[in-house]
Amino acid sequence: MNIKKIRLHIISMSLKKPFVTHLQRMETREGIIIEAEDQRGAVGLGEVVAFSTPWYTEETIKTCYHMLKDVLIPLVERSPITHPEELSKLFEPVRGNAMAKASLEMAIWDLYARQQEKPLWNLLGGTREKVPAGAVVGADSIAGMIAQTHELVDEGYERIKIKISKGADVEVVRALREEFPHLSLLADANSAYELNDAEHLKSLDEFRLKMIEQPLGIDDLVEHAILQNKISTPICLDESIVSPHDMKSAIQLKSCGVVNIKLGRVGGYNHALEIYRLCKTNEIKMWCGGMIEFGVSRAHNISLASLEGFSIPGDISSSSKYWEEDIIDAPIVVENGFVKRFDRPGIGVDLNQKRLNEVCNYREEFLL
Ligand code: OSB
Ligand code: MG
Repeated sequence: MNIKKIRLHIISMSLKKPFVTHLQRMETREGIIIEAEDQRGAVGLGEVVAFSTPWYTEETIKTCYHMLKDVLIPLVERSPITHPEELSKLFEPVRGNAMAKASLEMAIWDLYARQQEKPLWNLLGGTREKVPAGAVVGADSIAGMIAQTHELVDEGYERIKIKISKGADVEVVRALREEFPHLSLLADANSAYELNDAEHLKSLDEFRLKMIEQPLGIDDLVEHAILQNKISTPICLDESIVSPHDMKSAIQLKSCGVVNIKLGRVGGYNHALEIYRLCKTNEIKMWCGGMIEFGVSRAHNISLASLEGFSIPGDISSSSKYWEEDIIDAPIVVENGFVKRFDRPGIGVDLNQKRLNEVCNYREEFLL
């Protein structure tokens, strides 16, 4: 593939408003943007979706930077590849660090697609011209969550996910359901509950949630299966699925009816596609999750979600949901609940270098 240079840009941008879950209140989003450049000057883009602190998974911006600089980029330098699928094997000796691996893998898939002069969705086997979008409402007062939902529904979103946790669940869901009787609603608990709370979680069944996301432990599959037998709302796993093997186990155990696939969490496209195939074969529904990311990762998500199995709207929202100005040249725009795929080569967007410079705190270039 002739990768000659890899550039890492550590960026940081204020969110329009703080994003709150029971685990974290985020006002500023840090990230790492990756450029992989070939000998002809074509550039593929990737993004580290880890956060500044390890509240969602164990990775952070700093652990990813270390992994990229000291482990993964040297691996790519030592063993040139001819196709991005070879990265699975190349990264196999490195344990964990899914988001670091995914970020470099994203950039190299994008570069490969640009070298072939084809949109990435096309190489992945995507067929949807537009991808169903959805938005997330963070934890807030009930009035605040209702107001935010109104704004999002007015913008055309037809699926809204709300964050819930112990002490901020039944009342919140009831109020939203009363205000929006026909809206497709789901609740994400980010692992706020224990199996002991099964009876309490059962009381959410009457509100016709499309699903409840990750109610129990981040690494649990067994208790989710037990819980699923006790509640009728379908369980969607997020944090618990970090590999194709986890997905196989979840299928065997019947831990979930739905899975949220995030490129970062599962270690990139190669794993995401394997999970996708497992879900299709075993009739697990899927959708593409979000990480409050910048436009580079969102464009990757849109490429992935163009595969027809992604039938449920994902956490794919407009650049304007979180950012005053995104770092890409053509912001992500949701219209009537859909985002159109990009028909340019690769992920179909380029960096807005001026904006990137404004938000970049540090950059480093590696010559391969
Ligand atoms: O659990 O899906 C999650 C954001 C950060 C970390 C984890 C999650 C989320 C979201 C927001 O729910 C998704 C988004 O709008 O990008
Ligand atoms: Mg989640």
